[in-house]
Amino acid sequence: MEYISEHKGNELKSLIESAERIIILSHKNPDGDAIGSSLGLCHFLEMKGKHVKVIVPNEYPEFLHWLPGNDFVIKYKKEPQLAGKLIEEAELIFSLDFNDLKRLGKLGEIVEKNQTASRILIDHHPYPKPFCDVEISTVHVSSTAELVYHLIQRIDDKALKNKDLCECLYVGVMTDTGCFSFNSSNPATFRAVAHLLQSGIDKDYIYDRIFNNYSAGRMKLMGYCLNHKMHIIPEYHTAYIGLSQKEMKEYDFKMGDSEGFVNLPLSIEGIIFSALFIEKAGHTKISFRSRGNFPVNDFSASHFGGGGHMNAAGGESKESLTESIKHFVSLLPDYSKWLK
Ligand SMILES: [Mn+2]
Repeated sequence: MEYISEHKGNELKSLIESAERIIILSHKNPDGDAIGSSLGLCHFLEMKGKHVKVIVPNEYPEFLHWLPGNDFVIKYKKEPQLAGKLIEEAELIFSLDFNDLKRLGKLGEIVEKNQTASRILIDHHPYPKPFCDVEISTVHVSSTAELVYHLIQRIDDKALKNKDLCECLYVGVMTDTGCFSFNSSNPATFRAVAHLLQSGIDKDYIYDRIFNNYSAGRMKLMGYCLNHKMHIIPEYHTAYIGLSQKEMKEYDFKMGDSEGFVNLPLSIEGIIFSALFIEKAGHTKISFRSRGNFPVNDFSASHFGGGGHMNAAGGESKESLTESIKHFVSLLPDYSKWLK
């Protein structure tokens, strides 16, 4: 499958060539794909002599801080004035790994005010909102980082010799496929990864930096979750975990520590739907995962104001932790057709 036609490649190439100041945006609570794809594209555009800045709404977990170029990423929450000024002056704005300006929070309102910059979307979430002039959007790809790879390959494949660039893109593909355990059955993904490895990056080192980078507190919290907080509802093949602020404090919780917890129940035989509830100040943050055909993005959009992919989505509830979980459990009978 061809993700980026020659025609589209040329269109993007000339948009890049005619712009000097370029901004790359990604979504709130950025993950490995958001940061990896953004920094990968950033390295590419810098090689083209462009003035480029990556801007994200807020901070992200420490296991991504070693990525080449990380120190120059601007967090809107920390530096709102600088971010605002850069967006105002931008001639070209890339939106990576999200499908709706709402996913940027307040930062989205600032982007909306710049009506002169051309906007390019590169994303793999379903149903993108029409806020960009040019769209590279398909759900049939492992990750946004892989789409960036295909774009660079289309425009100037010699750039794929650059190790920093390839390292960032590799992190995006690796994290968004759970180390090639899902969303990665297309041989094109492995051809892309093979090409990235050719630059000389060390994939074992990268794995180590991302996954063997946890604190003891995080491991203990994981043990506590599995032992005391995981609830299984066998009749709906569902499991959930809820964590209060008090519990997280007890384990010296740091941002990113609950990363991956929502996937844990899915390795139990027969469990096809998993949810993780995290208590926040004034609301509850929720993650959903599924195996097979149960669309958690639709489930979340219908009940918890969220969205995402078919097997991985986020959501939010204004209710307390306990009430959110009650609400969630009460919805399951309506989905009994799916959850069997
Ligand atoms: Mn992604």
